Amino acid sequence: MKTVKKLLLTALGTAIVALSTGKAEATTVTLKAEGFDSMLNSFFGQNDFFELSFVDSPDDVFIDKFTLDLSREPDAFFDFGGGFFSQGSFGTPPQLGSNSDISAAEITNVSLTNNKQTFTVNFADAAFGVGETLEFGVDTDLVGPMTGFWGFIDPGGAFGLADIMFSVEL
Ligand SMILES: [Ca+2]
Ligand SMILES: [Ca+2]
Ligand SMILES: [Ca+2]
Repeated sequence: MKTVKKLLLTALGTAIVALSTGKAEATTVTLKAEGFDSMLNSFFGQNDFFELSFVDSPDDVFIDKFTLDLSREPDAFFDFGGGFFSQGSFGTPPQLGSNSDISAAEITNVSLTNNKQTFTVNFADAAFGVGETLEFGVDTDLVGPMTGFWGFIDPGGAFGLADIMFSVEL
């Protein structure tokens, strides 16, 4: 089961959306992007810029796979690392937040494809259930209207402005 939904802007600095899936119209998954920039958030050891929450489902199902896709924005990309003071600077690789319900051992694969625009996380069987949240940081650059030097800062709200997509497979 796969559903794709736009990440909508609901408040300054925060993008959050509820995603409802097929069989389970009552299945709700949310993704929140909140903060000044995921890189800065990770720099301070928080790694909670992104929060993927499995809120509710009538069925005993689990999230098998999560994808965050920046391709609606031609210049945006995930920055796992890079040099200083350039676009692509101050990169941070994917890192788990300390309050994540999902452990590193429950993540079976992380990949970056499509010109660094598609970030995919796969989970172990029955690892990501209702009531659990994956909290993580991974740097992005040039999401939203900022260009040039300041394009390395992507506030949470930029993900809503840019119509960034996310999807899950149950
Ligand atoms: Ca960067
Ligand atoms: Ca942009
Ligand atoms: Ca950034």
